[in-house]
Amino acid sequence: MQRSTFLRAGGGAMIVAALPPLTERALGAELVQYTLTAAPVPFSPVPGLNFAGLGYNGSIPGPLLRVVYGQRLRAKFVNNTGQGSTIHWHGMILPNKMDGAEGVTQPAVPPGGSFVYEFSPEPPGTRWYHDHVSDGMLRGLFGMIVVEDPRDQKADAEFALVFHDVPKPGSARAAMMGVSTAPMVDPPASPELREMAPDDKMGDEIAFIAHCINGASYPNTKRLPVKVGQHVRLRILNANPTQTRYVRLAGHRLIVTHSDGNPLPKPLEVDALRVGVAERYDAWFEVSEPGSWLLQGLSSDPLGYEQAAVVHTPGMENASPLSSPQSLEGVDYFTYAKAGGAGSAVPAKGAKHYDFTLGGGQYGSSRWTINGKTYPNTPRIDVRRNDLVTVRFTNKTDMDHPMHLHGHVFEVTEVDGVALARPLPKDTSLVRANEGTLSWRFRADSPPGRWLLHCHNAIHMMDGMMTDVVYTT
Ligand SMILES: [Cu+2]
Repeated sequence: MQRSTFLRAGGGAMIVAALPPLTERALGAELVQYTLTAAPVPFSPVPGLNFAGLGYNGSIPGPLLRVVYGQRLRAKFVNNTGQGSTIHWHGMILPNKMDGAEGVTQPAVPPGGSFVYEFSPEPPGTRWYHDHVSDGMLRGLFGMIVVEDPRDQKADAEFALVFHDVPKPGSARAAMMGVSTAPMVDPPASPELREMAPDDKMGDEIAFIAHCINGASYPNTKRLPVKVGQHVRLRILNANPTQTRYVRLAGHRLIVTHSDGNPLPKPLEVDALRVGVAERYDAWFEVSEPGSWLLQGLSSDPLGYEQAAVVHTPGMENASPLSSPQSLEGVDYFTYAKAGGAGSAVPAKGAKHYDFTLGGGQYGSSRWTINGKTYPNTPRIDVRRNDLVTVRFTNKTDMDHPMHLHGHVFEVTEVDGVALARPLPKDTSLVRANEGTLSWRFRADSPPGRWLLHCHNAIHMMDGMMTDVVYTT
């Protein structure tokens, strides 16, 4: 894997702060066992806010799970939520019956029931797990799982950060009906706001009443201690159900090395990350001087300041941290085009090709469509083992769509008509609004079965923007 000079300069002992090191015994074990018990969790990230959440093992987000690539995972899921639930292992290639897609790979685990998920987690990288039945994910049933890659450059410090938000009760239901009154709160100068016509009436936004990192809101978020000279790795997940997040660390550039846990063909240095719903990015920075800096999720929401955490060197715990404006004006943020570079299209000889037009989402409508249809009437992708498949999305709506494929890593080969010189390995990719296009290429070499392909915006998914890839032989 290619690394920049900056990263090669790193190394030294791994000082893990937010990520507790596995014990020697666990590292030596072939099997890692966890129990995940989902149950109601009263969640109060800010004083006076009492959200009736659901969480794994009593917390939102659920516990950070860690395995070393090559170890087997056995996760016993106990469902005490009072409603049906499953666990989907997002970004994993695993036996189909372990995928946790309710109604497709297994029935919902009933209230009081349990289910054992067991598989060898792959590929290595920053992945996550979440409910795949109803509103469980909206209420807090999600967490990060890191499959450590022994080939990775060792970080001096490493932080696993789940960016998540608390929905206003009832607002998801209004959004599903297309009659939500919640405004868009993307940061000023963001493409999301620029893509909206001034007279556009949005009906599909969820309103959020608190913004969090790892279960807390600023100033109560956990501090992230670093030391001068360290090379620090951030693993960042956007667990928001509907909104893209821009993430910035004041006073620093970030070197992005992995998208959705997969090594980028070439690391990219940026001011800020652009993290679509369900996407993950691994980004590194170097601590070159003593200080205190805010790591922020940017937003035009008046409560947006809550999604921040202080990164500081020793003795700077109580210094006023350097912060970034909430605007994207003049900010060099991550895009697929920058990471992949412009190239010429490589013909995918013998590929089965699909054109998917993303549509729907009229005000007052509860239909989000693929080729004019809602799931399960959408066109499905039938594959035989080892088929090469290409999919081209064209987005006719005025919202971006984070399209996700279960059980595979695809390559993004084209964005808005420009072929990428270095295709990006991902499991979720944003298709730009208003005639944006994006192409995937993947090999049907995962375990046989039915693998969902859907928009990861929870509202769009529940309103029908979904299909599946079916192995016929
Ligand atoms: Cu969507």
